[in-house]
Amino acid sequence: MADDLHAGYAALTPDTLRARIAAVPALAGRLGGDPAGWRAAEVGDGNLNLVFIVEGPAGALVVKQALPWLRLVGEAWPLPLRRTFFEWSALTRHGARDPGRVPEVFHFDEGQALLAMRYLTPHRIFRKAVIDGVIHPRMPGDIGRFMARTLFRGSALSLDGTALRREMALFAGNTVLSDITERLVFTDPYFAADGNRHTPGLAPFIGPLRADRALRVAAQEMKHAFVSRSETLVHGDLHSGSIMVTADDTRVIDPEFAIYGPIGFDVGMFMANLLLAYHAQSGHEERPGARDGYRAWLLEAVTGVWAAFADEFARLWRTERTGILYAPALFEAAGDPAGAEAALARVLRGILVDAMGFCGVEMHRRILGLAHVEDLEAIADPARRASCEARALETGRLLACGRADIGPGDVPGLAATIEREIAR
Ligand code: SR1
Ligand code: MG
Repeated sequence: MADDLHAGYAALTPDTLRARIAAVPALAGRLGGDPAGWRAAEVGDGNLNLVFIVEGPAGALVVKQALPWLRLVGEAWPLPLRRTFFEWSALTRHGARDPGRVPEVFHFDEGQALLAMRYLTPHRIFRKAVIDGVIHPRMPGDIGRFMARTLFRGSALSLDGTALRREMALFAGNTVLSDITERLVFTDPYFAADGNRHTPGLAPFIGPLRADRALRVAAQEMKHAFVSRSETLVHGDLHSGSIMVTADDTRVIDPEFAIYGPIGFDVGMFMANLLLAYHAQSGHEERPGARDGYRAWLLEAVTGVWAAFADEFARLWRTERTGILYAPALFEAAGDPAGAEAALARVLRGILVDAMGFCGVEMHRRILGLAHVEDLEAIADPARRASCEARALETGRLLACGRADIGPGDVPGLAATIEREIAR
């Protein structure tokens, strides 16, 4: 059981949820009518929490509540309820740093570990759209800019030293969820850890992967970066299931793993999920080649995310560099604007190299570790799934080990690198 369990905490059911909402006039007013008539259903399919949709005559709400344990495993794996505080803290910062890109939070109840938010409709989880082969042309630009704005504005490029250290101290409290990332992403995939699982036909590929010393070193270099480089507030779990889409809108949800970490972390984790989807496509197509167009779009999306990220990051560098790093007094104001541009290019290249490393290990852990992705899990035929996964494992290895050899940080360099690695 979580050791921060509030005395009055009670995990909600659709029935008890009605009374909980009725006691908060601001929420009850959004639903309207008699609470007895509200329709409530638990719809969560994630690894950690309860998620309810509640509908009344005047509107609807999403209510997310943390359980004092990991939903995926059960009471044997306790988790702190305080993760909802970190999620709320990150959501409010994301909302301020990239307005309109996260759901509006109407109510936060710390004791109940509960967040009531705008019900996003007709949005759907991006991962489901990808499994169905639906193109969302806005997504790469929206997510690239979201990452640039949140990651730049949470960093020492934007914040003064006092604000930065206060922010770092606040999110440093998210220890248990950071520990999950540290173990599940960077260490467990590379040995026979408890909880790991994999598709049976994959066994011949796993031995050589775990025996690859360069890969184990690369994974630990990425872990070293994650635990020691507190550069900015990262979302911490930015995968295809943390994004909701329509044809016209993109929203980012679920930042409960938020922590101060490397700028490239979110970028690489999200790219990994696009590349996992890329490799999963042959498991979803009705005949060979039927998903070629979609596969190509997923690759374009990887480079599109990076292009939008790099463009927006550069714009913020030129217009909002108000923090303690790369002070304009040393560059533009000293008559050396070219120096600021040269430094920007070096910073972007470093982010891209990091991102490729994080991308590689995320691809591995979603195939070898505890928490997999539906893109691959939904492939019913184990032999077909293993074939997709084997190719994804190899791409991850090449990106993690070869991250320093990628192009100079430009988009053609990135596209060429990824295409070359996938084609090997
Ligand atoms: C033990 S929790 C497993 C995974 O689910 C979350 O969504 C995170 O990705 C975490 O690593
Ligand atoms: Mg989540």
